[in-house]
Amino acid sequence: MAAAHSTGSEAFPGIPKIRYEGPATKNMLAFRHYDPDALVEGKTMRDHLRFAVSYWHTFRGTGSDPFGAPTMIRPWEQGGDTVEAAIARVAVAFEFIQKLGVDFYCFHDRDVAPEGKTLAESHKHLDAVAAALKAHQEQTGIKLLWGTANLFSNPRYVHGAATSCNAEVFAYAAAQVKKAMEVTHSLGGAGYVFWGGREGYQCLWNTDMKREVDHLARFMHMAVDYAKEIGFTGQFYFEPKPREPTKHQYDFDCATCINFLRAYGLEKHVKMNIETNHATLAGHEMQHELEYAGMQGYLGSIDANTGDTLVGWDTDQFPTNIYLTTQIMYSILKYGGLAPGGVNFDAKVRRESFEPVDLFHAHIGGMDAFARGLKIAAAMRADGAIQKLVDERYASWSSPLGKRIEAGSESFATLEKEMLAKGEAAACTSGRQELFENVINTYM
Ligand code: XLS
Ligand code: NI
Ligand code: NI
Repeated sequence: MAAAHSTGSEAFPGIPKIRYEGPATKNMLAFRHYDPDALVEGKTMRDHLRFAVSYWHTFRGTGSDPFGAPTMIRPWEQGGDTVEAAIARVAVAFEFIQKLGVDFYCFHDRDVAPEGKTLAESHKHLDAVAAALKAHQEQTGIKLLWGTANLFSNPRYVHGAATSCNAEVFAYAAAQVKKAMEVTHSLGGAGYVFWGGREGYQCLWNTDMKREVDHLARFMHMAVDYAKEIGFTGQFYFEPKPREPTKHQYDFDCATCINFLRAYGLEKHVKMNIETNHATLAGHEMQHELEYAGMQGYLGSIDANTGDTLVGWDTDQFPTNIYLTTQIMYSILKYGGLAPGGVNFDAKVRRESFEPVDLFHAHIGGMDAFARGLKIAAAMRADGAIQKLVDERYASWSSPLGKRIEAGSESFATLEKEMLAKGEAAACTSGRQELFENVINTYM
């Protein structure tokens, strides 16, 4: 299996193309459950899951943390932050993604190309690397799930980007997003993500919240207009996160984001890209965020990872918990799937897992965990036992009274009359949580 790269030497020597070998295999560089062409509910696993590799963590992560220097052994970082090194790194990325058998990738503008001394130079760098990305996409068939702009690393974004107190920073961010949208469009990106890392505040005394949130809406309307102008029909996403790096971020959780979109007339243009670790930071389960977005028609894409509740920040670990992936896939199947979104591994190997092979182990584990979650969720749906228990719990809503209330043909006055005649409501039945949990464990 020839990997796509220009140097003639492999970046991941000795690592073969990762294949499905089934649950009994002893080979740890193989899939036990992710069988891309196997059908689940009449659709291939590949099409259900639409896996993507994150350029930032996987190819640019160094293992540095607030207490220490980089630890990762990454030959592809030796060339420094030059355009030449960035172009060489594209070959490394595509070799990895191809060996892994993943169909998509995601990037920020500044992951793939170094920032220049001026905006014009940054644009030029991005164009040069985008040409290499395009060539590798064509050569390998690997596609761009979504692009985005890094509006948080450079010190100019210290007060935010679209919500900065500095109008010229807003203008600069607009120019940066314009360019990132153009590049995403030219690479055939299926979507574009807005993650507002610094769109929030550290202190309310110095913050004009109304002005900042109004500006965010102004920014988004410009993005919608520009997409129309250039014919970009990919899906826009907001990626909710409640905090980190700021104390409070305006895209707190799905409910907050959806309220913002509706309040500012953006509701038709943006869906949610939901990340597990962000959900937990917001005090929600991932399942909550998926159900909330799904029921409102805003389920778009997911950033697959998991947090560590004992650590408490966005640890972005690879997901390996089958219970979690089952919950996720149950909701995704329920709301009709993710496409044009997908499952992007916004996850990084631990600082201590510093060898390139760890990147393979991490992704293989995450992909297998999702494949198992998909199979288990499909089995739960196939026999309908859980749905039946839920339906039983709400059986009273199928009574004539329940139906009339749901249809909107009752009022406070008519209901008062009904209850005055009855004197008391029918007795409640048990919620059976433990039974539900036991039934779910029979599928695990
Ligand atoms: C950070 C976010 C970020 C987005 C893309 O916490 O998850 O990586 O996914 O900007
Ligand atoms: Ni993310
Ligand atoms: Ni994150």
